[in-house]
Parts: sequence; C-alpha cells; structure tokens
Amino acid sequence: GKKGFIFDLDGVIVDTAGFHYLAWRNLANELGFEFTEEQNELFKGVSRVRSLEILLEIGGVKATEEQKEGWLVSKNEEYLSYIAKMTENDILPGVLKVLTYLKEKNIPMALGSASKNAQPILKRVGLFDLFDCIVDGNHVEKAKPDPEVFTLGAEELEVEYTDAIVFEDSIAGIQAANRVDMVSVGIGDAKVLHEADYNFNDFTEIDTAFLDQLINA
Ligand code: G16
Ligand code: MG
Repeated sequence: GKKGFIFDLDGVIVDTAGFHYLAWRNLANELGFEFTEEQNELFKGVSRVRSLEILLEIGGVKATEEQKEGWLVSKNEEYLSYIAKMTENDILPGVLKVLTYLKEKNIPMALGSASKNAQPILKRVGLFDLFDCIVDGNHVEKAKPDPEVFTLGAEELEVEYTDAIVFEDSIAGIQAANRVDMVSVGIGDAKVLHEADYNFNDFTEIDTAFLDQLINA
C-alpha cells in the first residue's frame, strides 16, 4: 500500500537533548546534586513528568506534588529560553535533504514526538509546513515504547501500520515502531539501536536509493 514516513523530533530532526540536559542539570544543582551527560541518555524519548521522577530518584530527593509541579514549570521555562534561540542551522545534517526529497515525491509525512514543545521547535527551525500531521506529547496518553504516538500518526496519514516507516534515535521509539510492525530506522549507534530494521549514524548516510527502496517496497 501507500507508504507514510514518521519522524521522531529530538535526536532525529534537531538535537535538543543538549538543551534538556542543561535545564535538568541546573535543577539538579539547585537541589544539591550532580547530573551527568551520561545519565541524560536515560531521558531520551522519555516524557517530561517521567524525566523528573528519574532525576529525583538519581538525587534521592523526596518531594510533594506541588514542588514537582513547580520544578516542571521552571525546567520548561529554561528549556524554552534555549529553544527561542534555535534557527534552521539547528536542523541536524542531511535531514533537510531527505525531507525535501520525500515532499517532492508527495510522500505523506508525520512527526511522532514525546515533546509538548514540538510545534514551536518545528516553527523555529522552519520545518513546520513540511509535515502533514504532528503527533506529540500533547496528543498521546501513553509514552514510547507504547506505539500510540506512531499509530496515531499512521492513522492521520491514512496508511497501514505496516506501510509506515519510523525514524528514531531512542531504544523505546524503535521498540514502539516494531511492536506494531512498522519499518524502524535507527538513527545513532547501531549497537544501542540493534532492534531497528535499518541503522544509520545520521541522515547524511541516507541516500535517495534507500528512500526509493522504502517507498517502492
Ligand atoms: C523528547 C526528548 C525527551 C523529552 C521529551 C519531552 O522526545 O527526547 O528527552 O523529555 O521529548 O519533552 P518536552 O519537555 O519538550 O515535552 P522525542 O520523542 O522528540 O525524542
Ligand atoms: Mg528522540
């Protein structure tokens, strides 16, 4: 059937993990403990609320719901201040070429992200109009590895799950795609993302022959 492409945001289209890291680290420091970049790996593709829970576990901090609510707000405000400075230069290498190739071929494209900030980020980097639909943290109940964010995207694009091709940088995201038999393309370390159907270090390694192969499969 007709194919549809679904892209994760953070770690696939833009590298906002560094901004999330700065904001979480500053919160950790305020609460009196360290938070390393290595620990930040655990936060990739994970929702904001769950990320705070993991952070507090790392620091051994007990908190009231009210405190947690306040920290989620201040962390996000700091994160948004970094987002505000993003430009098209923050699009990861090779991404624009792939997206414009698919657009020229009229291939339906969706965004499938855990982030509640997906829309402003896409607008900042000038990619908002390329997507036929955006499914993000504001639309789903269940986080990856639950496939909800991708199944909603496929439904909105009107393609069968097995005709959806998902680009992901997190293990949870690859598992989510695999769970409903979508084609999974891992972006990043192939050792980490070994469950993916295909692996690339980044989008500069993806050529039009590979895209045509997916489209015509
Ligand atoms: C992204 C990041 C996660 C972040 C999540 C929620 O997911 O990878 O680290 O916690 O979004 O972000 P926000 O606080 O903006 O709602 P994805 O799915 O785009 O990789
Ligand atoms: Mg990601």
